[in-house]
Amino acid sequence: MYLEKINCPNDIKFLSIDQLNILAQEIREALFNRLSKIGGHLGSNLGIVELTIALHYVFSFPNDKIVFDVSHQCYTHKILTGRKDGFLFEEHFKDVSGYTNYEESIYDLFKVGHTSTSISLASGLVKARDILNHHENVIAIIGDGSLSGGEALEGLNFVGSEIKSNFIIVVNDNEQSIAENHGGLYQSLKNLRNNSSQNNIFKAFNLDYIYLEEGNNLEKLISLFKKTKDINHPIVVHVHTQKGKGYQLAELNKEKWHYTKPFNQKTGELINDVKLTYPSITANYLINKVKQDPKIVVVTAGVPLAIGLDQEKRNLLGQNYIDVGIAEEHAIALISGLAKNGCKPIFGTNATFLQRTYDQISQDLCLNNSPATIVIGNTSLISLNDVTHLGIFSISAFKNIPNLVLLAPTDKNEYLAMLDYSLSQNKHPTLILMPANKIIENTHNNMDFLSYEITQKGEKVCIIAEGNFYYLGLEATKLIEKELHFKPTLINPRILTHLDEKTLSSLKENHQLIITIEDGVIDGGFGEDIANYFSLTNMKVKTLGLHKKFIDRFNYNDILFQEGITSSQIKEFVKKEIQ
Ligand SMILES: Cc1ncc(C[n+]2csc(CCOP(=O)(O)OP(=O)(O)O)c2C)c(N)n1
Repeated sequence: MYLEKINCPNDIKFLSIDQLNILAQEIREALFNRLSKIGGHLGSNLGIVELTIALHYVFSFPNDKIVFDVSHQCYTHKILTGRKDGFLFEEHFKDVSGYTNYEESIYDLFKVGHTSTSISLASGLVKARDILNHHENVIAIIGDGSLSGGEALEGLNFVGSEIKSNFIIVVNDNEQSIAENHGGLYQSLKNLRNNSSQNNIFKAFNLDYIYLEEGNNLEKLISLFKKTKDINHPIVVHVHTQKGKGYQLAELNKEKWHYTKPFNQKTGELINDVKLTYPSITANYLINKVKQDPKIVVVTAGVPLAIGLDQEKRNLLGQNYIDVGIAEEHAIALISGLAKNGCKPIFGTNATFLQRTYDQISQDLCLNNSPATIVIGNTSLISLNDVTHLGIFSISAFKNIPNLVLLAPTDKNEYLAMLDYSLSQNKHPTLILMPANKIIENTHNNMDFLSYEITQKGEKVCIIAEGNFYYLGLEATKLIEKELHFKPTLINPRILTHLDEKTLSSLKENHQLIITIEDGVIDGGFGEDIANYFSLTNMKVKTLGLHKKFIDRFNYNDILFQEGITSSQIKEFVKKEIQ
């Protein structure tokens, strides 16, 4: 076994092509070993094994510098740079994250998890190198899908005129984003693959260009990179690879195997397949809705599964479905235009990917008060826990944009009613936080989302707990009743952008303490608004939520405890405060 002896990239430089090919197979087995047990980006990593080996064979990292776009495809790079144990031994799986991480290795320069950033990040490395008179090679490696993001195109545009020195942009073209690609760019890439393009998009950016059809052929990759090493100007190295290479199921169904949960390698079956999820509920809801109202248009930006739209469901939506490619900023302006011209658009993505659209939400959507709907998943502390994919900043990021109505449902019924509400009104843009809890169906006093719902009337203490954390409030309320022998009030606020002053004011009568609980960072969150509201009164307000920090691969219960949001901590706090 060659892999056993690889502790740093230098260790592969003495292997023959035949030996490197065996190493590639060993790396694929290591990928299966980890991913079948804990999941990860399978297809993307299987496709790039040879390309990564060739880069490490030819270049000298960390002196030369490499930036992986998204960096979800960096597993072979990790294996070759001293982190193979994270793929070989279960007890070491947690030592490595699923993305590049400068805290993990000197071979990783950035923490990255969002698309389309590599060319810009690496441009900075190039400019610094030139200003400081260093001489290393700088490489950005970006997939075809990620090229559709505005930042990538801005980067190419910059490089085409502002960089006149060594910069190697490797376009890893496996003809697939997560789902199929969208955009005119992909016809151009196809033409280039077919060697028939008069209009080379990269040359249009004033960049040098070279193409390799056999992107999984180690010998050809090595000779290609030997040619480009130390080049004295920017060049795009376009390489055609096979996504899912070496696993037939993944080669045939690229979308399903882009990312996988733990699975059985022989059969391809997922070990814990959950069929009914909030994204799938969303997809079914939208399919029905579009049948009833042809004005509804469903928009995604390269992550259709965020709202449960697999290929079959996308087809059912017909012309009422638009995928813009990985172009979230464009999606927001597009839904504003759709709404202005008579449609009822709804854009769905993951919370973390909405962050880059702050300006479009503010200017293109809210300033124009276009009645479009945005629904975001994975907004919660319960959701994705890699530092690059946190959704816990959503409330404070978007809550303060004028005209926006931000709704936080606590269960399935409320969620669907909020979608109904938003799609039926034409007064304001709405952002809905998709629930992340188990699927629960509660009954509600009313569905007037512009006011708070008092779910339990009590005295002395009022807990206002939003969204997924409503249930923490409920638990705490029960414990207080049981152990402190009085009944607190419990409120599900539902709307986080506006205060229900009537309800808040009524609390002054027989309450002395308000506790807000939010599933997000406290700074700039909805709890602060409530504290402000009571600031000139005798009411005490305690805001509970998360501290403003980048947290990485955490345990949910540990964070709740650290932040004092467990029911027993809340009960103890109440005991102390109301004595
Ligand atoms: C801003 C942003 N939007 C969406 C995503 C989700 N996402 C991760 S990888 C990916 C597809 C990338 O496709 P490509 O660049 O072709 O890489 P491949 O996996 O095919 O190698 C998407 C949409 C993201 N990480 N960041």
